[in-house]
Amino acid sequence: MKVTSADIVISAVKPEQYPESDMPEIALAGRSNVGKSSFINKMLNRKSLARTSSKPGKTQKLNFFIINESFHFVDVPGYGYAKVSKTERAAWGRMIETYLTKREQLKAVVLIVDLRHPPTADDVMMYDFLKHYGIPCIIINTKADKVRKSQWQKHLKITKETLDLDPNDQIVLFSSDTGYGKDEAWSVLNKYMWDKGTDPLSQD
Ligand SMILES: Nc1nc2c(ncn2[C@@H]2O[C@H](COP(=O)(O)OP(=O)(O)OP(=O)(O)O)[C@@H](O)[C@H]2O)c(=O)[nH]1
Ligand SMILES: [Mg+2]
Repeated sequence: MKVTSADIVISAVKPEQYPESDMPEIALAGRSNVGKSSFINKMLNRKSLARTSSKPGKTQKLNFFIINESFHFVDVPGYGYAKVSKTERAAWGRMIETYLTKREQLKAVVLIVDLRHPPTADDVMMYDFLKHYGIPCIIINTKADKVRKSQWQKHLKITKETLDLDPNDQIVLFSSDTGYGKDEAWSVLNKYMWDKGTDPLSQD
């Protein structure tokens, strides 16, 4: 994918603020600090279009980005951040649930999980939520640069087993640090965005 333009459209908290368009949309979900915003930046070749931080809880709203004037990425606040109050967590839950279940042009959710550790209970809950609502899901196993290459397959297998991954769902090894997996990730995303089906054998 040649990225010719990428800009922020809006930071939204409620549906009235979502951009009005029927462009295909891909949302990023995952634990706080797992690397959702970094994934967006790497995919778009932008250093800091999506704001990142070494501290969890950086992304607080639904940040809509428009790419090549033709599709959206939506950066979603992460879950599992301990320092949030119950009230904030409930508001977060409603905001995400509304977005994920009501947004018609949402083509797939990219669920980012850390290759270094088995998926958390929250990761499993998010995956189950997506499956329950029939929302297509792509797993990005990120921070591969932090794991020795000889261990990659072992860790990948743990991710699949812990999530009880549907064999039809795609999983991509990735690193926002090195760009490893970027081409594969684009190829998977493109399949979902442009309604060419989820058959991995279908043509690009
Ligand atoms: N080594 C390495 N570090 C990464 C990678 N991806 C993200 N990071 C680092 O992890 C930290 C968190 O990254 P973010 O992209 O801000 O994470 P996020 O999921 O958007 O976090 P929230 O917005 O808080 O939910 C930053 O310090 C990043 O530099 C990766 O692939 N490899
Ligand atoms: Mg973020």
